[in-house]
Amino acid sequence: SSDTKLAMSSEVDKAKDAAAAYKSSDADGAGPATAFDNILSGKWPSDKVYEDDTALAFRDINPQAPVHVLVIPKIRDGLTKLSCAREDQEALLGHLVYVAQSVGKKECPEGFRLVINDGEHGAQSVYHLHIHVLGGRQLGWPPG
Ligand code: TR5
Repeated sequence: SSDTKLAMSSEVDKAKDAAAAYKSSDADGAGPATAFDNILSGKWPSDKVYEDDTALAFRDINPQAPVHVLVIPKIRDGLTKLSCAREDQEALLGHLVYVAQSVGKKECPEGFRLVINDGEHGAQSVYHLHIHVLGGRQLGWPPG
């Protein structure tokens, strides 16, 4: 529908703006501060579903499915996006995927999807690595 197209273009617009801000931020790969810093510091509230020493999972503020949870590393450490991952972060990445499946299994017993948007073409809008856990309804394929 045209509503869907409008919603889609605004997500893409957000991603383009975020990519531009990311590219113009310091070239050390640190990236600009994000909304997730405020969630992690407790400055902004979030609907937390899981937390441990290195990972936090909370509900997406603009859910795209009945279950839409984001799993993030508590310390960004250069992980602005998945494609910035270093070899020494393999265990952390594995842990984040493990946490994501455990949230998915609990909240979506009939199945779920994990998504990681990377960069401008991936429609990433927040430059702090996050895994989307989506489910609670029949999802379509392919994505847009
Ligand atoms: O597009 P990508 O993959 O980067 O996903 C970013 C996600 O973060 C989107 O699905 C947003 O809806 C979500 N988001 C953005 C904010 C936010 C959030 N989820 C929960 N709480 C949030 N706060 C407080 N602020 C945001 N800017």
